[in-house]
Amino acid sequence: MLRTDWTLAEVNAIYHQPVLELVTQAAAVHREFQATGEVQVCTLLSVKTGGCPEDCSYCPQAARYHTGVQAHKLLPDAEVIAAAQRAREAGSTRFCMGAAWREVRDNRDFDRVLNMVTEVNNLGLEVCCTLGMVNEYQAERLKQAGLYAYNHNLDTSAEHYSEIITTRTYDDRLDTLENVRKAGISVCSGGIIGLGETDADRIAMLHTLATLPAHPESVPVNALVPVEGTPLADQPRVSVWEMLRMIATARILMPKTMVRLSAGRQEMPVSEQALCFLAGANSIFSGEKLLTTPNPDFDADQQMFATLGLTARKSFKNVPVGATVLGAEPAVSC
Ligand code: SAM
Ligand code: DTB
Ligand code: SF4
Repeated sequence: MLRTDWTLAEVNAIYHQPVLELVTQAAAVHREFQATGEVQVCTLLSVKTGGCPEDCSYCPQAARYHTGVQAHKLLPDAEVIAAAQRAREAGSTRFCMGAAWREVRDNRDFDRVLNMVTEVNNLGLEVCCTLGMVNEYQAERLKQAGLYAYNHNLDTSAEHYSEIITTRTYDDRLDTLENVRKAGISVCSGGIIGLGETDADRIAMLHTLATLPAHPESVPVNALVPVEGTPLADQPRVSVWEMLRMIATARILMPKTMVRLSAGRQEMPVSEQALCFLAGANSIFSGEKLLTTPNPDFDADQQMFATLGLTARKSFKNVPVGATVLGAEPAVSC
């Protein structure tokens, strides 16, 4: 049974178990609710990079920090569609377009993003966008264009949020998630660890995600990629044990959700990533760049899949039976 009434005390108790006990429990939940051994391969593309007015202190794309990221305007549609085609040929089943925007504006750039969404959907990929805040009307337009999922991370706990970002509030973030949900778009929301937060903050963020009216279908767990020029450039790297606690707790709280081992893999040996898959992670981003920072290259991931006996998950497996999606594989309950 899926629960959205977890108490903070329950989440705290799950999270603070001895780490091997926690991973064992999460692995059992993973085996019950997911096709273990299947990992979804996704591709990210930054369609509009840098120059962002926000002050997210982790982010290399905020205009106010000097990070050396090469800013560019919205990419031409054809370039984005060609990148999606290459991603599909390389085995990705989800394509996520990111824009360094505070929020979506009703302008020609948004019209162009809507066209990109339609074209990528026509390729049979799960199309995802992360464009900042959206209102109900914009979410509805994205849905009509064929958007499958929208990524909007809570990033950290409500309590720690103002230490990291001051140019918008936690409630703004939650409002966008509500607008996305109302439009019938699949919700992708997670966070970053390594921002100087405490265990209590990590637990509170997981509690917030797991007690939304419905669990997000997708929860990315990012380890901070410290970038020179950002206020968090000198943060120590997170350890595998911290990633495991986050992934395993997310898996136990939200059994049917895709838990994505997201930023931070570049620094993780295969043995550490293997533990994350055991603890319930079932997706990675593929390709040598995330949005602006390095990621393991395609060959390294192919090798990892071969070593661990992992297979790439098909697209649209989370679509309820009966729903029709262009290019979808038949829905399989898992
Ligand atoms: N501007 C939009 C927004 O903030 O929602 C979309 C793009 S933003 C870059 C997407 C997500 O990337 C952020 O919410 C954050 O969780 C993640 N991210 C950004 N910089 C990161 C970093 N240095 N390390 C790890 N994750 C990062
Ligand atoms: C998410 O949670 N992680 C991805 C995706 N959603 C958009 C982005 C990670 C970005 C890491 C920093 C960068 O490459 O700029
Ligand atoms: Fe802008 Fe998004 Fe980066 Fe924040 S995380 S600075 S909103 S691109």
